[in-house]
Amino acid sequence: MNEPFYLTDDQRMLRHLARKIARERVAPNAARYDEAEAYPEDSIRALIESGLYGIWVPEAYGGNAMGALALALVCEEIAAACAATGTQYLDQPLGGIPILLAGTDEQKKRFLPRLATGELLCAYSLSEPAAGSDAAGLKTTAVRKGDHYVLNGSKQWCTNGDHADVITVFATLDPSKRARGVTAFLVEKGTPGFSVGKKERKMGIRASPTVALHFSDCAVPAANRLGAEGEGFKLAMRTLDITRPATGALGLGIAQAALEAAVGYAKERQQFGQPIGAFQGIQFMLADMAMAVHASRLMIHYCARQVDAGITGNAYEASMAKCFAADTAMKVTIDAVQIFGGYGYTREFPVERYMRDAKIMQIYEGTNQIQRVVIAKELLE
Ligand code: COS
Repeated sequence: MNEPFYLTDDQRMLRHLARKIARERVAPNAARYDEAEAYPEDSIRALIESGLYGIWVPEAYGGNAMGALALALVCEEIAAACAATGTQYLDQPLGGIPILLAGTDEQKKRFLPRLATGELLCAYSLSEPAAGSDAAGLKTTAVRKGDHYVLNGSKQWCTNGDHADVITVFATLDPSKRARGVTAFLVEKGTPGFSVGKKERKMGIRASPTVALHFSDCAVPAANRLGAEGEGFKLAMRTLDITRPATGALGLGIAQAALEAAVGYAKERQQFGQPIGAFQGIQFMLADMAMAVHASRLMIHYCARQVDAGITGNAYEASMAKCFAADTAMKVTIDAVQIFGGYGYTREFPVERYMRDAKIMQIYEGTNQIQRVVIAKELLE
């Protein structure tokens, strides 16, 4: 792929660095961690050592403040090597951007510099067993008692919840108020009454841990409340408006990797006395895959550049970018497996993993049905 012409020199250099680390230090571990369903320790360490954890953090708090397009570029490169590692990587800004958006200066100073260096790991916990797409229907309660809030309830599908040092947890002061009762808290590892529950056994991104969280009379200091009471739902949504293009970029990375694998195989694989890439049936598949990948990249970059330009209220473009790139990842990986034929269905080739990993892209950070609800709402309002 030609490098997008509009990248700045810094973005270009960052992209090259991310690609190098992803190819040399993440990709070689991907199949092993997937097979073992093990935390991608070495891959995460490689990303932290290369300074990639600090790119979304402002300079005042120890980061490089490179912005949303930079984040998308890095996510694409990591996911092309290992989507589970990419998911872990994106969890740091997903959990940390609420601090950027709503944290007090004290909270920013306490957490952001160590999130930028990777000394602290982070997570974001919105979903619950009975509140997935209907996030405003969450039931984990928070009751103010003196200088603490007491949390009770359970969360589900929390990426990195078992490794995070601090988790942005959304709870409600009054479930009957739905979105207007939701309040965000920074829950630190080791807080009495907080425990990590069941770890899911998943179809894809198997090296990225997905766990339940339990809160039983868990007293969280009022100083760890993020933003005002009742402002948590908007904070959750504003965060997703920034991270959804990066989630799209994870799908894009998988799709790009699948496309490259399919092109390589189409040139090598001989049938009927010629490479299968000489058949128009295969050529048309590859061309459609390439167009969808290119369109995904443009949509993601457009939305990320909106964020970098300080444009808020970009839910429409964020949902489009995430949805289109995720659907593309699914379609392109299915087609890549098809081009590989019987070989593609085996674990000898990475396209099998790409296809399993692609599926979650249509589900997490808001299902693609929810993205379409957001898009349609904007159209019809
Ligand atoms: N930015 C800022 N505010 C937003 C917003 C956004 N992107 N989206 C909604 N809001 C505000 C609304 O303006 C409304 O504010 P008021 O109470 O002042 O009117 C409030 O939040 C509630 O919004 P809404 O009525 O649209 O909420 P719904 O319950 O209808 O839910 C959806 C909206 C479905 C879009 C939301 O629940 C959602 O995104 N669900 C998916 C959750 C998700 O992504 N889960 C994955 C977790 S991350 S792995």
